[in-house]
Amino acid sequence: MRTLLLVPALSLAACLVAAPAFAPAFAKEKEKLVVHLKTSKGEDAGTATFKETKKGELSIKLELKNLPFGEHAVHIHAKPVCDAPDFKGAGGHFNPDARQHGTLNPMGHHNGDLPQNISIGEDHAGSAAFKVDYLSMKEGSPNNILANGGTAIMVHEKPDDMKTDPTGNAGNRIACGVITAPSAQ
Ligand SMILES: [Cu+2]
Ligand SMILES: [Zn+2]
Repeated sequence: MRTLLLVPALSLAACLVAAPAFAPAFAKEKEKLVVHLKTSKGEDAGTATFKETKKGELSIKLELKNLPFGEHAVHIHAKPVCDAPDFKGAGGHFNPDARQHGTLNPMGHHNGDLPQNISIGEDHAGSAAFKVDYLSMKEGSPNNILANGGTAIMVHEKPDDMKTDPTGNAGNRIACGVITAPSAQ
């Protein structure tokens, strides 16, 4: 299931609870993973919060800032590397199923492709939320974004056309956050 939802303003709260969430008292809660993104200039670009839902989907909530006005592609890239300014070290899109790029591509899509672009406002901030059934944080699953040292979440200068292999014609990489297991941080 791929749905787009509006995000409540809880990113600050999510940051504050990230560490205690792994304490024994919270052990039965589904754990949130908060990833901090930076722009190619090293500015704070906000957060991406990952959480597994009871239905076994991965919820991804973006609260981004310090980005240019307009529509921007967001992907999960294959390597846990954010090497500013071009972020090339993150490699291509996370693609354990060896597909082509884009939800509108008949040969697609990569596991790292998200269902929608994010819209950044004139205040240089924007939010988006997705739930996808083709990514997880489950140990042993091929679509686990934490496996093999992790992955990276990437924002691009342009929107994704959802069909051009392998990049979605989304242009330069402008913000990045490393996605790693809490024990590896
Ligand atoms: Cu990308
Ligand atoms: Zn892709």
